[in-house]
Amino acid sequence: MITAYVGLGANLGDLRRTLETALADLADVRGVQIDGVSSAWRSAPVDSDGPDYLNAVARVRTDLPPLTLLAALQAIEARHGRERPYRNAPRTLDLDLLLYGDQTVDLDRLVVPHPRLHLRAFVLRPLLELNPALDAPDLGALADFLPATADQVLQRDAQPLRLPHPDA
Ligand code: A4P
Ligand code: MG
Repeated sequence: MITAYVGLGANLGDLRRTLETALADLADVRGVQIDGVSSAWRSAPVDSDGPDYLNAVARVRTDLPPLTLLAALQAIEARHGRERPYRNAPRTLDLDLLLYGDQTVDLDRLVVPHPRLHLRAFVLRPLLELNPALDAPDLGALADFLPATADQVLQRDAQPLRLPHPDA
């Protein structure tokens, strides 16, 4: 089993409900177990426009290969009505494969570690909440990148994300 990290983001619709149902969908994927969920963090769009985002990170244990896991994430995005009118467009749900064990992937369809993860407080803060000592291949200790993102204003939601029962 591999430990992987999945980034969740939404800035259209009922953000909390979207993240919670996406987590339930992720837990339902065969070969994926959720092993931890960060707080929900609110922030203004980075390199993008539209309403504020709600972001979180889930740590999963999985025996799926990286491209199979990506396909599962994209199927969940599609189920949530994700449309892609242009790059970085506002979205109902974005699921990114941030880290996949200590492996690197460099394909058109999949780059791991996610190429911008170390530049974005909305990814770093929830990742480091789950593991303050987290290392990423090619990058090293992720905590070292936090100071450079200090100008990105982030608000931690006090209410933890709940995983709704699949039949709820
Ligand atoms: N792809 C390659 N590597 C990966 C990966 N590690 N995980 C490919 C997921 N997908 C990966 O992604 C475009 C293509 O990237 C996919 O076809 C996939 O095969 P997408 O999700 O369709 O498009 P996107 O989300 O617009 O692009 P991308 O590159 O994921 O954008 P970013 O860099 O994730 O930025 N501000 C705040 N506050 N919060 C946010 O969540 N998100 C973005 C999106 C911008 N600003 C934001 C937020
Ligand atoms: Mg994406």
